[in-house]
Amino acid sequence: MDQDANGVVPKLRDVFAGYFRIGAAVNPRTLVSSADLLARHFNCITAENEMKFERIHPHEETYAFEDADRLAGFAREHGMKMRGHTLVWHNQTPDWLFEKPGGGLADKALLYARLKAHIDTVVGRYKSDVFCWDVVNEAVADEGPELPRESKWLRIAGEEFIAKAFEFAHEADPDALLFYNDYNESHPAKREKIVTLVRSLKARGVPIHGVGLQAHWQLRSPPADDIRAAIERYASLGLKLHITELDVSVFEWDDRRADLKSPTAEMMELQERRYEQIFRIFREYRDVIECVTFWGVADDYTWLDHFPVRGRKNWPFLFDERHQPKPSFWKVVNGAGTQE
Ligand code: HAH
Repeated sequence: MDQDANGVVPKLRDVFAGYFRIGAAVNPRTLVSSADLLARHFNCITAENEMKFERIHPHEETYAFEDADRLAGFAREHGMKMRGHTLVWHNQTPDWLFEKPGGGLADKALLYARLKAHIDTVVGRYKSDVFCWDVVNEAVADEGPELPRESKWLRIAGEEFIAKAFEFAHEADPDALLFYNDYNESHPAKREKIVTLVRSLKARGVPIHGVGLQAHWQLRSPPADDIRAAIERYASLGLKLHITELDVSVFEWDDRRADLKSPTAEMMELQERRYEQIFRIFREYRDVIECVTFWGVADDYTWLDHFPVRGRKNWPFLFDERHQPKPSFWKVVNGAGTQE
């Protein structure tokens, strides 16, 4: 189907009402430029950058809430839920957090005192807007046998900083659902490290309620079987799953080609089939997947326009640069209409 009997494009949030929430990452620009798409199709938002440490707490004595407040206000106005992203990360975190007065690395006690103040303030402020937090983002190493990623957090506090962050978040808002969030989550070796980490947190009684699968995927990788296996493994921990940052890059990770002004027909065809496959899997696991969030709204803006190849455009979403539904959109919508 191309439109319903009244010539209307179905709303993603209605199509998936019996399955999971449909979310989008937003920023102050896309909140305006994509306001119509957001209000129509989505029932959850995440701040792409505006709640990250460096943005919301740039100096020890300074919090900057204006942008995050605006996003939270939009969610409230449109009756949407909001995911909080993110409290502890090795990127987009200001240097002052890790430094002691007079210079040099802060000690563990100072780092924890600052983290506690940050979490109390930020989580406390958005208590009535944010229903879940990505408490720790990307703390697991991609390659090699080492579990934790090298970072200032690890250097100063050891692996314990992960549990501490969850404890502080739980104290600040006992009702918030708390997530561990990571990318390359479907890669078997990294998946097992994430499972080991999360299982040990649970076993120690750390308040963790879910695993966030970022799902920054490509046309061919990761393979569907790896996605399925990852969902099964994380679900077996007895936690909720959120797909937190979904996009389907038209370039494989190591493809550096940068000459395209528009996607090729082959790319769009592969993307259509890929989205069909991905959402078939999500629907199959609707009992454990509570929320599917795209890391953007439409192809006119995506973080992938700059990453990992500078200045190269990408077209990873269900809506095109003119905010029209792509063939991928119809595959996702029509797939949900079939009997299962
Ligand atoms: C994500 N990292 C982050 O969680 C999100 O906050 C950011 O806006 C975009 C992507 C994904 C990632 C990375 O940080 C490093 C290498 C690959 C992917």
